[in-house]
Parts: sequence; structure tokens; C-alpha cells
Amino acid sequence: MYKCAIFDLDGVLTETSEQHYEAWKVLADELGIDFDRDYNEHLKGVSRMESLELILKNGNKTDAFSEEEKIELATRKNDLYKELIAGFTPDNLFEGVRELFDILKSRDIKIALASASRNAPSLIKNMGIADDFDVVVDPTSVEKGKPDPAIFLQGAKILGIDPKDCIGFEDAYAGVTAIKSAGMYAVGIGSKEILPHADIVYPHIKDVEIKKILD
Ligand code: B16
Ligand code: MG
Repeated sequence: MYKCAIFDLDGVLTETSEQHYEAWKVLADELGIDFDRDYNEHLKGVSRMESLELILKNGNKTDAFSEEEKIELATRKNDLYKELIAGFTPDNLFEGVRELFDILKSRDIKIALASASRNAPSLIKNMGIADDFDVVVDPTSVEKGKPDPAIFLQGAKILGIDPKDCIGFEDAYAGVTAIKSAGMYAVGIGSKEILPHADIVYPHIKDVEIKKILD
């Protein structure tokens, strides 16, 4: 009997990867580093500072900046990103999320958020779903990001629920790895080719057959 559903945000409940891409692109152009949508795929589910490191590595500029300068670069990217998501409303919530949450609530299943994004609290508020979560895990409270299971385990721990009684929802390869390492049931959102290690994969959150999974 599952007691808890733990969700990733970007790519599962809404789509912010284009806004992340546009903000990083401005920075990469300024730094003279090649950056395209294909490379942006590597950054899904990856924290802000780790994303910056990957972009700098891709441009052979790993050692070109001090730690302070890197923080300044990441802050500038985030300021741009925040401008781009400022207009998010409930319309940005993926189709099917409301219905899925309602089914989970009707079965007394707790709902948690395990997003790597520090902007997650304001995003869920603007999309009108902040009150649906029993817990929103603070990504800065865990030492390691996905694929480490820490963020998912932290959600289960705060709720006092055994990880094996939790279902995790993820669109990123590293995210599904984190869910499986946490000992949870992994629902992949996307394609089986990209998420072969998920227990089950649906193309989109609206396709999830939650009653089938629960029963
Ligand atoms: P922030 P998720 C992740 O969200 C994004 O997929 C990733 O591209 C981003 O770098 C990361 O959040 C950190 O975001 O800069 O807002 O803290 O997929 O874990 O919900
Ligand atoms: Mg994601």
C-alpha cells in the first residue's frame, strides 16, 4: 500500500527547461561558450552551481573563474530565470496534475515535492498548488543532488513514511536513479529509451494510470 507520492517539478508538473535554457544561453553567449538545447538536456535535474560547472567545462573554462565569480555568474543566470518565470500562473501546470493530486488525496496518500530547484516554492505558489504539498523538501538541506537518493529519502523521512511505501515521479535519468536508489517505486515521465530503469514510464503526467499503480 503506497502512502506517499514524491514529485519532481521541472518536466513533471510543469515545463521550465526552456526558461532555464534561455537564461543560461544569455550567460554562455556572454562568456563565448557554445550552448544549445541539446546540451541543455544534460542540465535537467542538475543543481544551479553544478549546471554552471558543466557549462564552463563544455567551454574549457573550468578554471577561468574564482568561486566568487562563479557565484556571481550563477546569481545573474538566476535573476534572468526569475524574470522569465515571473508570469507563471495555474495555466502553466501540466494537464492532469490537478486530477492526479485529487485522487491521491482521496486515498489519503501524502504528496511531497523533491525538486532540485531553489525556485520551486515560488513556482508552486504561482501555479496554485503550494497548499497541496504535505512537504516541500529544501534542496539545500541535502548534501548531494540527484542521482543521490537524499532528496527523496528526506521527503519520506519528514513524513515518517518508509521509502518502500513511496512512489517517485521523475523525467530525468538522474532523478529516476535517485528514486530507485531510495528504494521507491519509480514512475518515469518521458520515454522508455531515456528512462529504462523506471518501473513504469508514461509519456506525460496526464497519462499516468494512478489507480492501476495503487491497486
Ligand atoms: P534553480 P527539477 C531542476 O528542477 C531543473 O531541472 C534544473 O534544470 C535546474 O538547474 C535545477 O532545478 C536548479 O534550479 O536554479 O531554480 O535552483 O527538475 O529538479 O524540478
Ligand atoms: Mg525534472
